[in-house]
Amino acid sequence: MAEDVPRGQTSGLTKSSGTQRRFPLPCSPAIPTMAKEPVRVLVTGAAGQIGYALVPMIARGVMLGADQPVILHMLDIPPAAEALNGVKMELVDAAFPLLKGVVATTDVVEACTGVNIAVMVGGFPRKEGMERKDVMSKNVSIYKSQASALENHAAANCKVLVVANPANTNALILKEFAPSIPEKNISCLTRLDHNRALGQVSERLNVQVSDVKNVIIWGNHSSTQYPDVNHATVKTPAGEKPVRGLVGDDAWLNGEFITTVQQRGAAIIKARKLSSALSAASAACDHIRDWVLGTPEGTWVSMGVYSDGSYNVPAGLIYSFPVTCCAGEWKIVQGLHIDEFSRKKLDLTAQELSEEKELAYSCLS
Ligand code: NAX
Repeated sequence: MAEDVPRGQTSGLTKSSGTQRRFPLPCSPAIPTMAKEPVRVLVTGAAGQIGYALVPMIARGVMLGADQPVILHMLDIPPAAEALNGVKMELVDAAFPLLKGVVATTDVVEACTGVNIAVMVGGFPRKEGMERKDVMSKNVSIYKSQASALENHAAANCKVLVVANPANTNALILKEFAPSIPEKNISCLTRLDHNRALGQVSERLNVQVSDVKNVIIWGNHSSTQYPDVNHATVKTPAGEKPVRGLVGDDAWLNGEFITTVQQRGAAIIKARKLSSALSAASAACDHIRDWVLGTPEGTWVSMGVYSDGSYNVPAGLIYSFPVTCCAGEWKIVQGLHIDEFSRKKLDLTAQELSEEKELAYSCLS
């Protein structure tokens, strides 16, 4: 079913004849567009609900910019092949000007070939009655084989974002089995949690979410994650002010705020009877956009990245840290003060990740 569909550019120009113009002259853009080479973006699990929300965002330029053409590679498993083909048909029908091709396939090698960016959404969900180890074992084997395909067939310097749960540990397995992909190129999604924290602060203070910045998600994308506002600020007419001072309610910030962010995924499932999809897709776009195009001056974001031991987080885990990005590279923000309350939370989520890592390794043997 795989097929590369190059899409012609439409000029839309209408030449006038004689002195009279039958149509007004087309407006020419201030900056010439469509000059860039297309970027190949892989989405695995593309027939699923996050995939369905994500691929049109990528095709519209939400992830890489309104002047960046893309070729979408979509992978799913054979039982989802027909649905995947339906997604491809809709992409064609949407006539996205930036979309220069679609590869829809159930062949992992074909999906990974030449990709510059890989968003790994496909995975094995936990089903009722399944043991944690059984789910881990399924995902370890998926991420092991997809790691090899990326290592052998993706473009040099491919950037990888793992969304599928357990996101941090899946990313770690991918890193282990793609040793030639630099560890700085492998990350997992905690930006949804970061955005949820921004949203909660904005609602509480009744300010625009775009005026809130520098919250942090530490650790695992799970209910042990630590959403931290100790360094977060809000833009006010009198300058940037600390969130903690503006909220003026430590009990809320150290209690309900944290649990609301930690359990937001469950609250969405309860309300929608389905897990988060549009917010997850949007967060994946935010993650890649900031990684590739850079974070704004004075702003950091949260990304699950390979720990180098910063903040006494054990090296060798994929752990969510505050990072700034420039020229396609992330850097962990250094020197933030960690108080005793935070220290315990950072350690607790690190402990969970160490246990997950152990479980994942036990599935390999
Ligand atoms: P869906 O079940 O709707 O879609 C998953 C898709 O992956 C399906 O189409 C399935 O056929 C496909 N798939 C399964 N095995 C595959 C394989 N080996 N290769 C390629 N595709 C495969 O789940 P959806 O709601 O889209 O969620 C996807 C993943 O994101 C889940 O693991 C979910 O837990 C995780 N999430 C992670 C979040 C994060 O912030 N890191 C938040 C949202 C989401 O819960």
